[in-house]
Order: sequence, then structure tokens, then C-alpha cells
Amino acid sequence: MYDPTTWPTVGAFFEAIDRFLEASPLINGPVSIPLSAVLALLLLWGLLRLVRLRAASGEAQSVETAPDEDIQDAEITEETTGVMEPEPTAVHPEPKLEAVEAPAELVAEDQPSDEEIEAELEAVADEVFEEVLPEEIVVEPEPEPEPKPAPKLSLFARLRKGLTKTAGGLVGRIDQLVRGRKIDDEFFEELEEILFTADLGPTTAEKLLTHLQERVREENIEDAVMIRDILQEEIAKILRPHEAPLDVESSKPFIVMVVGVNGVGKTTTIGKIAKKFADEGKRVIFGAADTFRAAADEQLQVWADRAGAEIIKQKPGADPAAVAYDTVQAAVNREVDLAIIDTAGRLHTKHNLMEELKKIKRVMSKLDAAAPHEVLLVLDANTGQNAIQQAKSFHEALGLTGLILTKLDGTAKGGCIVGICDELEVPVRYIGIGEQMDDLRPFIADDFVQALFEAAKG
Ligand SMILES: Nc1nc2c(ncn2[C@@H]2O[C@H](COP(=O)(O)OP(=O)(O)O)[C@@H](O)[C@H]2O)c(=O)[nH]1
Ligand SMILES: [Mg+2]
Repeated sequence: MYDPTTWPTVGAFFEAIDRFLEASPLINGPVSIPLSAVLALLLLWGLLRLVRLRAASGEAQSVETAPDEDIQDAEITEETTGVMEPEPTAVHPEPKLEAVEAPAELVAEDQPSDEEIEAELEAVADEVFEEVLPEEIVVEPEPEPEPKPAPKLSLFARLRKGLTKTAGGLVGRIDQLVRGRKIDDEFFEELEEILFTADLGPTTAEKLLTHLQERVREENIEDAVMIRDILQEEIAKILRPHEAPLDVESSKPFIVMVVGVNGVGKTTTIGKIAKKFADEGKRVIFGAADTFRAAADEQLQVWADRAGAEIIKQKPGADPAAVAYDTVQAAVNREVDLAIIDTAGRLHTKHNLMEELKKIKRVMSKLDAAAPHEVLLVLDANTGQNAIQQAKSFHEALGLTGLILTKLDGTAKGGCIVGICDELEVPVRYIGIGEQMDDLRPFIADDFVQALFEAAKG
């Protein structure tokens, strides 16, 4: 059955069994069990142990190395069959991992139990959550919805936002001045400095200062804070008579000539005005008399398309007066309601520009003695005090009949309009509060002043 010389340990084991069995009452006693049956049972027990040992050693190996599932399968087949089987087809496309020597702590006998590892992981997770959660993770955010266009601010809110800069310069400084102050000579000196360095212009600053001093005297005002309210009232008084939106009913066609320095927003404003009147059912025609800039007529064409207006244009470099003439003639022939002539905007200090504009105006009056019925000056609200000088120059040359103040949605210095209104007897037709078609509003003095003063409160 076995050879004790070649397999001494196993041989000794079976000899011991033989001796045990011979003495055993199971064999020699009253109940006799065949020796072969006992041996078969022992063999079975031995085999079961072997299988369990192998299983345990397999687990230990999987901790020591991290082989791919496929590699493990291949090794087992090799060992158990002794035949080299072909590499099984890889299920995963990823490259196979190289089995690596596990670091000492992984194979060490005193490995922490599963419970210990779990507890450790929970503790670390808690720590991470405590530190990171409040600031960085908070709650897993809902997937971002499609960004909606920002809701349009009310006119007042937009004005207020835009006028912050002026407020910082004028109303903001007034606020600082009046806080906890007595009204005395020193107070008026400081007030004078603030008014003269604001965008109001010296004439208007002087006028406002005089009015404030008079009212303090007449009304026995002692509280400096009252100065703020009085100033607001006085500025509103200057602006109120200048509220007068454009009225085009007095003539058909009503001819408007739009002037202003480069980039103030003439062309954009023309588009906005056209849209407004087109919406009221009026037929509008544009005259592209800015022949100085090559792309000017294309820009006007875009606005014509948007507003549904017709357009008269010639080649770049053409005589702008001729374009204006053609436009008025077309407006008469086509019986349109409103003709708006766009013009070039070189610096107002350039004599040629003013002469060119005068010529355009003169030529139009040849067709209709009253034309243009409106000469609109467009002013950029960011221009500051220089806007007053611009307005004066255009007024002297052309006799302005209306003003438009644009870009009041930006960081505007709307204060200049106070000086312009005070010095020039010209109404403010509209204000521009953005680049879009509907960003044109009638000028409402009280809204404007309120926004100016409210903006300073932040
Ligand atoms: N933010 C803002 N931009 C404006 C406004 N009006 C015009 N603009 C912008 O000012 C720039 C110059 O305008 P444009 O009409 O070409 O000026 P022009 O040279 O006087 O004809 C353009 O980018 C316009 O979009 C306004 O009320 N608000
Ligand atoms: Mg233009």
C-alpha cells in the first residue's frame, strides 16, 4: 500500500494507525468494522483538510498580490492540471496588471480585522466631512438648469445703478459733508468745493450754491442734513422744464437730424427711435449721411432692418448733404411719417465738421423750409463736464432742439445733464439705458433725480 522508505513520515503515520486499530475494540471487539472502511474515512478527512488549507493559502495570496482575475484563473489551472493552458481571452480590454510584491504592512500577521478597518474608515470620513462639507461640498447641487436671461431691471433700478458714479462724486460727497455738521462758513466753503468739482459746470454750481445759502437763511435751517433734500429739490427744479419727449405729429414728413461726436450712440439711438415710432404705426426712413466712416451705412442698415425702416444711402465718401437731400425728397415722395438723418461724428472742435453739418441742414431746408424739424444732439452720459462744452458748440452751430443722453446704464456721470439743462434751453427728449432696441426712455426729471440721490445710499 505504501513504501515506508520513500515516504517515512506518511509511513509512520499509517503504522501508528495500524497499531491503534489492532488494539481497537472496533476491530477486535464485539462490533467489527472492516479496516478498509476506516481507512477510507481517514483518507476522506485528510483530503477535506487539504482542500481547506489550499483555500486558506489562496486567500492569503490574493492579499499579497493583486493579480487580474484572468491571471489567477490561469495560475490555478496550471497548478491543478500541470498542463499549460492557453491564456484565456481577456474579458476586459484594459491591460493586465503586473503582480507586485505587497508592502510589508499588508502581509503582516497582525493585520487589522475588517471591523477595525471599517471603524477607522468611518472616523476618517467623518473628519473629512467636518472639514470640507461646510465650505466646499455643502450639498450635492441640483444639475444646473439652462441659464435664463437675467431679469431686466426696472428703469429706476438701472438708472440708479448707472448713476452710482455721479452719486459718489456729488451726492455721496454731500452725504459725507452733512453728517453731524453745523451750518457755518466753513461748511459752505466745503459745499462750494463739492459743487464746483462735480460735473454740473461752474455756472450751475454757482447758482445751486446761491440758492442753498438763500434757503438756509430764509428758512432758518440749522440741520446740515436738510441740505441734501434742498439740493435734490433744486436740481429737480432745473430739470423739470426739460421733460419733453419727441412729438412728430406737427409735420409729415417730420425730419430729424441727429448730431454728436463720434461714438456717443447716434446710430444706435436712431434705431431705437425708429422702432418706437414704427411700433406706433409710423412709416420711418433713414438717411445714411455718415459717409465718412466706411461701415457706417451697414450699421444703419442693420438698425433699419430691425426697426422695419427704409434707408437712403450712397457710396462711402459721398457728399453727406446730398444724402440728406435725397432722404428728404424720398420721405416726401413716399409719404413717410418720419425721416431720420444719421451724420458723421468727428470732434466738435473740428471746424470742418460743424461746417459740414450746417450745410446738411441748409440743404434740407431747400425742400422744406421748416426742415429739419428737429436737430437732436446725442450725448454720452459718461463724458462728464466736457459734455456741456460739446452741447454749447453744437447749439451755436446748428440751433439744437433736443437732447438725448445715452449710456446711463453704465457708470454714468449723469450730473452733466443738470448743467446742460441749466445753461441751454433745450429739452431732453430721451435717455438711453442700454444697447438694445427698447433701451430708450422718455426723460422724467423726478425719476432721474431720485435715482441720482438714491444711488448714493447704495
Ligand atoms: N451701454 C450703452 N451703450 C450704448 C448706448 N447707446 C449706444 N451704445 C453703444 O455705444 C457704441 C457706439 O454707438 P454708435 O451708435 O455706433 O455711436 P455713433 O458713433 O454716435 O453712431 C455702440 O457700441 C453702442 O452699442 C446706451 O444707451 N447704453
Ligand atoms: Mg454712427
